[in-house]
Amino acid sequence: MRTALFKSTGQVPVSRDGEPLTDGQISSAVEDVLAATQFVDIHTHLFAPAFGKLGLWGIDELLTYHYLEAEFFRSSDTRPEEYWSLSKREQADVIWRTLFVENTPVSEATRGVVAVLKAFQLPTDRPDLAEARCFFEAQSIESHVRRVLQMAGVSIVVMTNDPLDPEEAAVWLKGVADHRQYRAALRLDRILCNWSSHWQVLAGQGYRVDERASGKSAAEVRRFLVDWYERMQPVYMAVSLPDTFEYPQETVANRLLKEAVLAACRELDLPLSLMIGVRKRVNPALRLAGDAVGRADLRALENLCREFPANRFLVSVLSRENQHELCVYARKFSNLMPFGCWWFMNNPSIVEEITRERIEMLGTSFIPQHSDARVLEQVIYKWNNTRRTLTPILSDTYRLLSEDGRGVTRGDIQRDVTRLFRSNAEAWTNLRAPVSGSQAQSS
Ligand code: HDL
Ligand code: ZN
Repeated sequence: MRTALFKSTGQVPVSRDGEPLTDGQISSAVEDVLAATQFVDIHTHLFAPAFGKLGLWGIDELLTYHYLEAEFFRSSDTRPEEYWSLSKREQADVIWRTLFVENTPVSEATRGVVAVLKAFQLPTDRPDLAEARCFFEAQSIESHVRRVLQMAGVSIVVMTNDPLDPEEAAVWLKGVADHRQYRAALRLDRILCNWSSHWQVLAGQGYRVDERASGKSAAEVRRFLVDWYERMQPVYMAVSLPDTFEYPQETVANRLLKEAVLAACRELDLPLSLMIGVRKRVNPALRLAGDAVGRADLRALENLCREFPANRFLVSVLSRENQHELCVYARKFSNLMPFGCWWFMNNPSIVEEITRERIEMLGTSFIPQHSDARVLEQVIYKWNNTRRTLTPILSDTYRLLSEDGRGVTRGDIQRDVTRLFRSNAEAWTNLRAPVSGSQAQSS
């Protein structure tokens, strides 16, 4: 099958909107529309160029992606502590040799690096990284970002921004120019999942909070969030929650969730993104690669959607077993928007199952995918894999509809793909609002 790579034509082929397509025409029409439509990437760990070193890109960062580090430790005698003592280049070299030379790069994450090299017409089977390094070192980040997002068919990237990360906070406090292709998301993990280690940072900044989040603490956290909203102009707030998350439950975190976060989201008309099911550092020796997954009790989500009908919840779950329940809950609560095939779910075999059941139960009222990219060039393979996986799924869907008696036009397909990969996200966040920062960088 021809990979539905994003084409740089910039325009959707001439549409024969009114004519129902024959079965034979459906698949190529789906492929064309997916290839020509620019997507919104609703969750990434990328940073706009103005954030400097916080933004990861290039071959050494691609190879030291924590997905590949986890796979490396399975195929090498190198112990984690030995690996962590290597330089970034040495780490990339040993991962390349182990996973791409001594073994065949057949996993999703290794194949992704091959796809990125191919997209830049770089050799994919060299014994070392010399040529790839030479290419990436010759790139200037501003034009490279434009080119990469264009190759990935992505118009907007939503970052993950942590106001309690000292390095990132310093960039925001200095003032950072807006970039028309990057928007912020206000990340709350340190507040909601690690209050005991971070309340003093807020106190040190003049917010009247205490360890038990008593008294005015919740109101002061809400003020902190509104202050950072003014700085970041985030399109949503977000938190990653463990598989053990329960609501209601008398905890500091739940009190802050209810009285500070959800209240601020209503005040600022922002959705709250809940990413549920992670089990942090089950193997601490692997650091970021050491997290795992657990099945959550989604009655917590049910209770939140019911108790806070004026809040919008943008939700991704990490356990395959929770995906079907999430679909059913989305049928019960229109303030719940399922999004993406997150992390261990972002593999074609599972993406296919999740996406088919979402279409069957939700039509086009969900957000099929996000990249979760940590390294800029990953959006190229993650989004072209999405196009490749979605083509047969959407084609089958339309063929079934046609068989059951309703013809499908290219216009229908364009409308549906636009809703799935752009307007559902835009309608739920203030992505449509122009950034109101100092100056939107021309880029
Ligand atoms: O919490 C999150 O946003 C997760 O996506 C983690 O960052 C995780 O490490 C990851 O990169 N998953 O793809
Ligand atoms: Zn993420």
